[in-house]
Amino acid sequence: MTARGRFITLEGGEGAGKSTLLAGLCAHLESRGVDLLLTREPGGTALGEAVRAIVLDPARQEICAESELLLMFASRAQLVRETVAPALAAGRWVLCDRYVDASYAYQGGGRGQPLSRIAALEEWACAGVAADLTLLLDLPVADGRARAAGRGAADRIEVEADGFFERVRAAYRARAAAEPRRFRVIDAGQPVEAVLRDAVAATAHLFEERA
Ligand code: Z5A
Repeated sequence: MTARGRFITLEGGEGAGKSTLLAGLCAHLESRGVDLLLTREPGGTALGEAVRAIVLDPARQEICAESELLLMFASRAQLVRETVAPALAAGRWVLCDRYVDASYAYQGGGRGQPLSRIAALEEWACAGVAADLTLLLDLPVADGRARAAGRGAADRIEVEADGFFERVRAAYRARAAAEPRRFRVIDAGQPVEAVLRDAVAATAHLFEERA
């Protein structure tokens, strides 16, 4: 029987450096012989990418907090069934740029949606597919926003005020504190090479458990 693969998720606030870390982390895992699937949320499937285009569209001002939450989970339910669960079952490792913790942080912390409701959606939509390791890139909000400022037009969520992103950060940190075995909090204010070094170190136990 093929051993189940490993599921690693990357989380963090705006401009924390997830995209920057992804390339180096992928290269490291593949250099160790991992058959890796890289994906993202919202998105990762044809349906999910369509949802992403809607939910991040700054012109879509009509989207209410409840719809936003459900759209994130619609994308997630599809990704789990179409991509993540089959890959893990085939022994592949999955590296996902955001997963369910983002809904607790953004829709729960940021938008104030009840955590119990998010937990009920998680149980239904994720069908027991949970991350083995979650890397949280932690950075003061002002620093992340300064990094992101140089990019193109902000999406529908990026236009929120600093207070929103402070609540997002607090919610992420609270989840990491509550689940220290799954989370590794990485100081995202370090140079890129140090962030990658910490991320690589955080994945080491996944290889030991596999051996
Ligand atoms: N969202 C949600 O609300 N609920 C959910 O359930 C899910 C998502 C799943 C899309 O996410 C949005 O969806 C996101 C949350 C919401 N909205 N917001 N805001 P995304 O992950 O696709 O997009 P993002 O959060 O906006 O990511 P980002 O801003 O692109 O950040 P990043 O990928 O972490 O950063 P980066 O592009 O790697 O780096 C940003 C800049 O900093 C860049 O110029 C780098 O060169 C620089 N950088 C990176 N690392 C460093 C270090 N270490 N030092 C100095 N400079 C650095």
